[in-house]
Amino acid sequence: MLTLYSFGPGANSLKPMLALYEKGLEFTGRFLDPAKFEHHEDWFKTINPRGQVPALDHDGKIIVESTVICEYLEDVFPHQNPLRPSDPYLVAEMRVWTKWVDEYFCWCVSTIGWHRMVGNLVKPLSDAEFEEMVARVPIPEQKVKWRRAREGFPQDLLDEEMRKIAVSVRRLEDRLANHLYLVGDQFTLADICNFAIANGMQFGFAELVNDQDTPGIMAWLARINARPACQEMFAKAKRENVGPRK
Ligand SMILES: N[C@@H](CCC(=O)N[C@@H](CS)C(=O)NCC(=O)O)C(=O)O
Repeated sequence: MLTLYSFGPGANSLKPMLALYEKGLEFTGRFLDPAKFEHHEDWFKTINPRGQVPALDHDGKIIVESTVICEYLEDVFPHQNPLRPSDPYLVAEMRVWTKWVDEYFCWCVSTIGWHRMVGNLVKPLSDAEFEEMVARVPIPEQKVKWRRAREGFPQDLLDEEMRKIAVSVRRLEDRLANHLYLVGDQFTLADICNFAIANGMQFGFAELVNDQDTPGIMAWLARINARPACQEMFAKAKRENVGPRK
């Protein structure tokens, strides 16, 4: 049995979720509500001590780290719509792309997302409520991020993250301007993991991702959004209830 703990089909949570849909695997989706800081509750920290989503429960075995979960699904269910190339050289290329998402692309986009949206979750809290919340956050660096979301991120950090986002967009466009997918001619985990972060940038970062400047990225986003598995994922997620653990 497979259970995916997530915030729904966006960012890191989207990676294993789309892999599950692409592979046609039956799973239970357990949505945590970030606005209620459910991921910092003790019951969830027994599942992922880092207090972060996504996490996968496979027959009682817990797997964390979004890209690792995707690779795990590929190892355990290799025959259902393979999302990893068979050529080891292309696998190496795929992993360069997924490593780059995890180490670079995801972080700059995430900081701007926290600056624009996450702050709204914590600004209404009293100082005491906020401190209580931060005390439950297990990762020291995330405590810093929650404080910055409340107090405001330093402008030089925001500028630097925007610079990195522009570099990331250019890197994706350089590849996608004349290729359908990131690796070889096959849809792989490289596409899923980058799509998880890039989808939505055509709205939130429209000055960088648009038909004129990045036609390759725009076509790739549309191509992935049109995939039946992706459409099913977004349609089902809309019907799911976000709420406390049942
Ligand atoms: N490296 C981890 C990062 C997970 C992560 O940053 N999760 C975010 C949601 S996309 C989260 O749980 N944020 C809430 C928090 O850190 O308090 C992965 O790829 O799974």
